[in-house]
Amino acid sequence: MAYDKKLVELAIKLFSIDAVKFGEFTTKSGIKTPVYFDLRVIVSYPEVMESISNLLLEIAMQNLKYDHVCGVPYTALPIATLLSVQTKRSMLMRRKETKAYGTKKSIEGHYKAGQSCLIVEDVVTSGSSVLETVRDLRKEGLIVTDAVIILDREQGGKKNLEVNDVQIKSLFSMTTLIDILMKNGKITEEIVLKVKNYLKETQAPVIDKPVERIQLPYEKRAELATNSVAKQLFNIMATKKTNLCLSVDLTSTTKILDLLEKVGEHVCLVKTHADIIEDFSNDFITRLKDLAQRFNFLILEDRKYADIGHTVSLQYTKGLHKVAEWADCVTAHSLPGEGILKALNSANGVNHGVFFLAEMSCEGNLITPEYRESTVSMAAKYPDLITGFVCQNKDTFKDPGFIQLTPGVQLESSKDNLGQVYNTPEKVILENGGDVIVVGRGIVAAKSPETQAVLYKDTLWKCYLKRVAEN
Ligand code: S5P
Repeated sequence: MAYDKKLVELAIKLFSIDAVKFGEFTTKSGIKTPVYFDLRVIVSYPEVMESISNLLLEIAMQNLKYDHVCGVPYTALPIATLLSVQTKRSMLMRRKETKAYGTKKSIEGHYKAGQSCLIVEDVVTSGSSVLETVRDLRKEGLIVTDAVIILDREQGGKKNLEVNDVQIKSLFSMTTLIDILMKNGKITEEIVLKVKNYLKETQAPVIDKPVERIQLPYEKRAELATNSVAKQLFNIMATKKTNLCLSVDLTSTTKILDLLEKVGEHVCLVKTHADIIEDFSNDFITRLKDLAQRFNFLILEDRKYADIGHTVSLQYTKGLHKVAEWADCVTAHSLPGEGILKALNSANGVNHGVFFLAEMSCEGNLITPEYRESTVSMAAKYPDLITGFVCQNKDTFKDPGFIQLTPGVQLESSKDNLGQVYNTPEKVILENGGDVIVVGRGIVAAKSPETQAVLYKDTLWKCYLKRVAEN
């Protein structure tokens, strides 16, 4: 095989500066190896750095599109810097140790969720270091699909990364590197054989793709939840075998309480709109809480807060409704920014939660993919407060400890005459990733709400069981 002249020159140079060595070595993990790479030395050879970055650009980075580059700490950082300057793409830096003070950010640099980032690494063995960086970038909402590498040791890293949706392009594989060195009289055939045998025998362990949240059963997710209401709700769902949330959009307290007497045992969550109730009173709240305790369901006040933090904290704790005193959780928009979460976080102390609106079910709403992603990034900073997201799409968030609350559900897909769009239980649970499913008029406006609640509960639970079994 004919190799690019510049690659041959680089291989020989790496050999001559001891960036690649042959002999008997023991790796960090205690494994014996006949070949050892130490690319840290390249910082002492500017011409090698230049040639590596030029070759990565010419050979590995052709046809790749990316907004940022990020080197895997630490050896690849200077190479990533050169590539950033040459391509005029901004660089991101991942901290290996997150700061104990200040912003606690693991990624430094300016970026927006939804932008793409190319990974730069020196040597890939198992792929685990690249994956650590990929995971931190993905946590911030960045899209990572490609990594460029100086050397692939061919010990399973490429496969491990592919399984985790990262494609790699490398300047050298171990095979091409030793072939070049042998052909140029730097190493003997015997060494080549030794390295090839070693490669056959020493493959890195397989790194499985992390399990997706929708594959996990609710009881497992309860263990992963960081918000106490989310934990409770997952456990209630698992125990009562229902993921039905009833939206009691009625305007009279008697009607609400009568309905809950009938259907309370079939639901895990009751969603209220306190501001549509005409005879709201403290007595109503006492009776609602009694029902919640008797039937073991939680209460979500769907207030959809959307004001500045100060106003929201008053709306939440004061006024006629004093929501903070009785609701286990509330809904809030991310539109005003983080102040809203700060307000809700400090307004009540313990055992409360927020479902953050990342998407809406109604036609023509103005939420964009960027808004959705920024909402999820904002929420990630408040793991103790966020119960989950009100959303329609399984890709909205990944963290299995959060709950996807999905409204806009009826047994047949349809629309109402004010923009509401209904999907079926199958679609919202199996395709769209809904965890707790909100049904309002599908039950409330039925001739027999009780019969209908049982039907919804059974249908939704079957879909959930199918989802967990399928995966
Ligand atoms: O995007 C949304 C968010 C919510 S919380 N779309 C929604 O419909 N909701 C609420 O879910 C809405 O305010 C209503 O209380 C319930 C849906 O009721 P239904 O009668 O259309 O099932």
